[in-house]
Order: sequence, then C-alpha cells, then structure tokens
Amino acid sequence: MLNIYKVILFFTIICLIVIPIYSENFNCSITKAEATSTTTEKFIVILDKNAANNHFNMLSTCLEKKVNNFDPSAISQEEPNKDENEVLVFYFDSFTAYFSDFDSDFAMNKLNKVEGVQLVEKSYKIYLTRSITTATLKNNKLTKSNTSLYNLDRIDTGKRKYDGFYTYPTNAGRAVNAYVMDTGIRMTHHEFKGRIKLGGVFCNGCANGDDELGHGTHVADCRNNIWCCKISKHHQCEIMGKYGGDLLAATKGINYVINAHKNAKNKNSIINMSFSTLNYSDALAALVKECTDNGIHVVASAGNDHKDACLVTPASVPSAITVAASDKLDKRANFSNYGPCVDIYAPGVKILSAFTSNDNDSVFFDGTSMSAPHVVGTVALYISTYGNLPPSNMSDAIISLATKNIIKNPNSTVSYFLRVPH
Ligand SMILES: *[C@@H]1O[C@H](CO)[C@@H](O)[C@H](O)[C@H]1NC(C)=O
Ligand SMILES: *[C@@H]1O[C@H](CO)[C@@H](O)[C@H](O)[C@H]1NC(C)=O
Ligand SMILES: *[C@@H]1O[C@H](CO)[C@@H](O)[C@H](O)[C@H]1NC(C)=O
Ligand SMILES: *[C@@H]1O[C@H](CO)[C@@H](O)[C@H](O)[C@H]1NC(C)=O
Ligand SMILES: *[C@@H]1O[C@H](CO)[C@@H](O)[C@H](O)[C@H]1NC(C)=O
Ligand SMILES: *[C@@H]1O[C@H](CO)[C@@H](O)[C@H](O)[C@H]1NC(C)=O
Ligand SMILES: *[C@@H]1O[C@H](CO)[C@@H](O)[C@H](O)[C@H]1NC(C)=O
Ligand SMILES: *[C@@H]1O[C@H](CO)[C@@H](O)[C@H](O)[C@H]1NC(C)=O
Ligand SMILES: [Ca+2]
Repeated sequence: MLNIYKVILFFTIICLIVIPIYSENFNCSITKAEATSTTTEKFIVILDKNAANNHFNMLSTCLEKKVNNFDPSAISQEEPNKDENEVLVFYFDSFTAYFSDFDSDFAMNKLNKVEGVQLVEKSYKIYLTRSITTATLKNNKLTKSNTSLYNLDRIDTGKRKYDGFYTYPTNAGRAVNAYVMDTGIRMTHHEFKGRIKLGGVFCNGCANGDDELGHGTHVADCRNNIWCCKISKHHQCEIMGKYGGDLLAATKGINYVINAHKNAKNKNSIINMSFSTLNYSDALAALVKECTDNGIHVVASAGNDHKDACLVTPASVPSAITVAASDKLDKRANFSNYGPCVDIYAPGVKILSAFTSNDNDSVFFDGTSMSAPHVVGTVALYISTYGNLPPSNMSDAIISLATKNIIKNPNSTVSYFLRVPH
C-alpha cells in the first residue's frame, strides 16, 4: 500500500513541478497578430485527442482565446460562443473538435499545420437531419395490417407484389427512442401525440422545436417509420430551422445524441441523418464515424441531386447505411443520387406522411429523405426481432435481408431493395 501512495505522491509532485514550467516556457507557434485579421469566419478544428490540452494551452496563451467546454445538457437557442475570442469544445472518444472564428487564410494555411491538428474546415450550411433509437425485445410473431400505402405494402416482400398488407414483426419498435435531428416536429400531431419529447434545439434563432418547414414532421411519421408504430418514443433534436442549419448545429446535435446514447441503459440507437452537405465534408464524416464507432447505427439518405452520392456527406461515409430512392415500379427515382456509396434502395416517391398545417395533416413527398426512414425502421425491426449488432454487422444484415437485382437502372455498385425481417 505504502508503495502506491509513494507512486501517487511522486506523480503529484512531478505534475506540480512540470506543468507550470511547461506553460511558462510555452512557445507560440502561431501568434495573435497572425490570427487576427479583418475578416473572420467560423471554422471547425479537429484535433488528435492527445493534442487537445497543449493546443488549448496554445490558443489561450498565444491567441488569448477563451476555451469553453460544450455542455450537451445545456439546451439553448443561443449561440454560446458569440464572442469571437471564444472557442467551443467538444470531446469525443476519438478526437476533440472545436469551433472558433478565424481569418480564412490563417485557418487553412497556418492553423491546419499546427501539430496535433487533424483537419480544419470552414463551417458551412447543411441541408436537413434526424435520428433515432431502439429496443431490446425479441419477438418473432408477425402482424399483418391493411395498408393503402404502396411503400409499406412493398417492403414486406421480395418480388414486386402488392397485396394490400404490410406484414411486420409484432413487437416492432417497442421501447424505441427516436432522436430526430431535423427541422423539428409538430409535437401535437396525432401520429406522435404523447410520444414526443424535446431533445434539444441546436440551431441559432430556431423557435423552440416547432417544425417551420414540415420536413421533420413528415420524416418522423409512424406510417413510414414502421419501427415506431404504436409504442416507441421520439426525442427530437432540432438542428435546422426554417433557414437551414450549419456544421456547428450538427456537431451539437451529434454530440447530444452520442452523450444520450452513452448515458442510456438501452444502447439500441439509430440515427437517421436527414441532411446533406453540398460538397464532401471531412469534419462531418469524422462525426458520423464517431457515432458508428460508439455503436450508433447511422442511416443516411443518398441525396436528391441526381449525382454521385460519394460527393456529399454523410451519404459518402462508409460506416453509414446510405439509402437511395426507388418508385412503385422499382425504378430508381430520377432525382436520387447513385453510385458506389449507395448501400440500398427504399421507396422514396409519393410517400404519404404527416404534415404541419393541423394535427391530422398529411402530404405526399418525394425524396431520399423519405427513403431513409424506411431503412431506419427496418433496422429497428431487426433489433426488436433478432437483437442488436455492431453497425457494420447491422449493415450486412440489412443487406442480406434485401432483395437483390430488382431495381431498374440503379447505377450503383449494388441493386439491393429493402425488405423488412420476416
Ligand atoms: C521556441 O521557438 C524558438 C524559435 O523558433 C526556438 O529557438 C526555441 O527552441 C523554442 N523553445 C521551445 C521551448 O520550444
Ligand atoms: C382489411 O381489409 C379487408 C379487406 O379489404 C377488410 O375486410 C378488413 O375489415 C380490413 N381490416 C381493417 C382493420 O381495416
Ligand atoms: C435520413 O437522412 C437523410 C439524409 O442523410 C435525409 O434526407 C432524410 O430525410 C432522413 N430521413 C429521416 C427519416 O430522418
Ligand atoms: C463545392 O465544390 C465546388 C467545386 O467542386 C465549388 O465550386 C463550390 O464552391 C463548393 N461549395 C461549397 C459550399 O464549398
Ligand atoms: C422525373 O420524373 C418525374 C415523374 O416521375 C417527371 O415529372 C420529371 O420530369 C422527371 N425529371 C427528370 C429530370 O427527368
Ligand atoms: C452513373 O454514375 C456515374 C458515376 O458513378 C455517373 O458519372 C453517370 O452519369 C451516371 N449515369 C446515370 C445514367 O445516371
Ligand atoms: C383529427 O382527427 C381526430 C379523430 O381522428 C378528430 O377528433 C379531430 O377533431 C381532428 N382534428 C382536426 C384538427 O382535424
Ligand atoms: C461482426 O462482423 C465481424 C466481421 O465480419 C465478425 O468478426 C464479428 O463476429 C461480427 N459480430 C457479430 C456480433 O456478429
Ligand atoms: Ca405487402
């Protein structure tokens, strides 16, 4: 025992001596003069986890910036770092990220060369998101329910055969928690009433979780999100208001979900990322990988720009399940992104779902945004039927359930069409 105390004492003394000496002799590899400039824009900086302390020391010593940890439980509509001298820090398992204002030239040509900095990326606009969590029950009974919705009728069968029924595992989605990262939700809508809870509002100037666009509400509707059926719980994270979101809001939302996942007893979590960037984003890709590394399934829509899905994020991230859109005749929708980054096809044309004008409102939408929830639901059905798997195994499992070579002109490496567990 004595030896242990000696060791502890030894290291305490070393720390007390070494740390002050270290900071006194701190060498500024960049200076405030270099960092302050006429124009400032917000950048995300991703650091090697071990470099974080030194780096923040450097920021506060050399650049006189205030370093603030981001508290995911602090749900606020205000940007906490209004002051350009403040940096907002997110600690993940595999890296540390922060946001701050810098001059573009400094950020992209100096800061990115500092030791321990993995990448620097300008915060940009993103276009729409959401996410979900699930259940532990195992059950192999099937429920057969009437449906007039072709998309539900279609995904319970391999061949294109419409029988007017949607057949799915009975306990589907029990105890499901859904983190919806999107434009918010019409909480009072009959489709969700009593099953919705505000997770957090992470965009600037957003109206406390109300859905001002209708996207989130449509995407969260249980008629498409077969996983939630009657019994699941939603948590919503609004990261995009009427006027869009940005990388900072997405990081806050993802940080929130990862923390909620870590603190939850139920580790069956699925995130549907209903947003896309215009161009590929290394920073967003790192955040998505952090989710799957933590065991959270990520389902991403391929995007609606009739282009290669590998060009946008999160669709391009290998550990995400990327979903392209097909129509009633199993043809690739003409707007759907395609290419080698697509993992699977699901219905995404003329999808009826909840809308926001009143609590019974519904509307038809087209989009890979509408396809992705079908896959989210299927992952949840899979979990409640067979149990959870690590994300990469889940992706394989969903693909092994899928019907092969049925999509016309998929223009993808694969032509897999979604099928629910049966
Ligand atoms: C600080 O930088 C100067 C000039 O680049 C260098 O000569 C010196 O050795 C550095 N000191 C430390 C402690 O790294
Ligand atoms: C389902 O459809 C069948 C035949 O159309 C009908 O007889 C039955 O009442 C319907 N069930 C429900 C619950 O709507
Ligand atoms: C899933 O994410 C994609 C973007 O990656 C989005 O377009 C779609 O709306 C999302 N769907 C749901 C149900 O969140
Ligand atoms: C996206 O990339 C294209 C070129 O590939 C570039 O012209 C455009 O400015 C980029 N857009 C953004 C928002 O970075
Ligand atoms: C895509 O298909 C829709 C109907 O299915 C059609 O109205 C539209 O013109 C098509 N767009 C393109 C670019 O082919
Ligand atoms: C098929 O995908 C490739 C890139 O993966 C693209 O260059 C080509 O234009 C696509 N063709 C069609 C018909 O969409
Ligand atoms: C919505 O439908 C329910 C019954 O399904 C009805 O009681 C209610 O009045 C309707 N509300 C609106 C706003 O139409
Ligand atoms: C997941 O897949 C890997 C690689 O195929 C395999 O070694 C591992 O046993 C799988 N894990 C589970 C839980 O299925
Ligand atoms: Ca059917």
